[in-house]
Amino acid sequence: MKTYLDLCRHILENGQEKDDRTNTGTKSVFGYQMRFDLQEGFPLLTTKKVHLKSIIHELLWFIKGDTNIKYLVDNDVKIWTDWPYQKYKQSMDYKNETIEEFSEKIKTDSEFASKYGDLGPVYGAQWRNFNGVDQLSYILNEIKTNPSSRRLILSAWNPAEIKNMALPPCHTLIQFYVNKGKLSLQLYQRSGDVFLGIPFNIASYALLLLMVAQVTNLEPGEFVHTIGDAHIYSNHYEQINKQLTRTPRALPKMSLNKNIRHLEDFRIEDFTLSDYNPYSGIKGKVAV
Ligand code: UFP
Repeated sequence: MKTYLDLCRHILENGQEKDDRTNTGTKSVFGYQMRFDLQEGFPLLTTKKVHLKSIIHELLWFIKGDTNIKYLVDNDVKIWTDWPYQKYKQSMDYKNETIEEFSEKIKTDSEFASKYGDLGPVYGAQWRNFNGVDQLSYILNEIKTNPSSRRLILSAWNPAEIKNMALPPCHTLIQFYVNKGKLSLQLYQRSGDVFLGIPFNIASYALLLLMVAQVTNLEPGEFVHTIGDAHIYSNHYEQINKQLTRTPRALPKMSLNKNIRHLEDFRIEDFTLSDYNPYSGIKGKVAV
């Protein structure tokens, strides 16, 4: 994953200091593109350990069109819990529960989950029902029946609905591209936290590409990752520099259960990562 380290180095060397919503301070560049050939292995960072389970569940949750954290919480995925918890804290029902107690209630009380677990029309809602359009079904059908199309676009950015979402989408738009039996995917990510977010984002969309390729009978080609505001938070410089001292190792392999023919049929047990030998994990604070 020299590609990722090149991005880190590029920002440290050329980035401009920039204020941001979280008041943490960043070094930032505008407009950056990385390319990952999926034939060369699965693009999961080796210069620090990255856990895949949450990402796989999140992707399955998007595909289901689900926007309630209950499915994630039931599977011990915590990445989206903070927003509904903050909202709950401001409600009349809040009784000083911790976030762990809040999660427990989401797990055990389905009425509570439907009242307090929803994130508004985030990714899943837009992928499956953007003002009535099931974008994912449309794209799968187009890839199969009209593969040379240049209109294989899926947008999560729905301006009319942004105000109702817990978070405006970071992954705003993806486009598929089919040529010579290979499927490629490009993501336009409007904002990328290079230390914490980007390693997950690369893995997530690489995985989506593998899944879509399998169910459309194509070989996986390239994942092209285009980032708008690519930034390193000022409290992550040390962690990034540590990674820059590490020499990337061979990429792992991701294999999917070959029997799955429909995107909606994938389950967590259908994904097997092998030959992953990363350096140790590195901790860093999330800017909120
Ligand atoms: N961020 C990512 N990847 C994600 C995600 C968030 O890098 O998948 F959901 C980061 C980018 C930015 C912050 O640092 O989270 C979102 O803040 P903003 O909306 O102000 O761009």
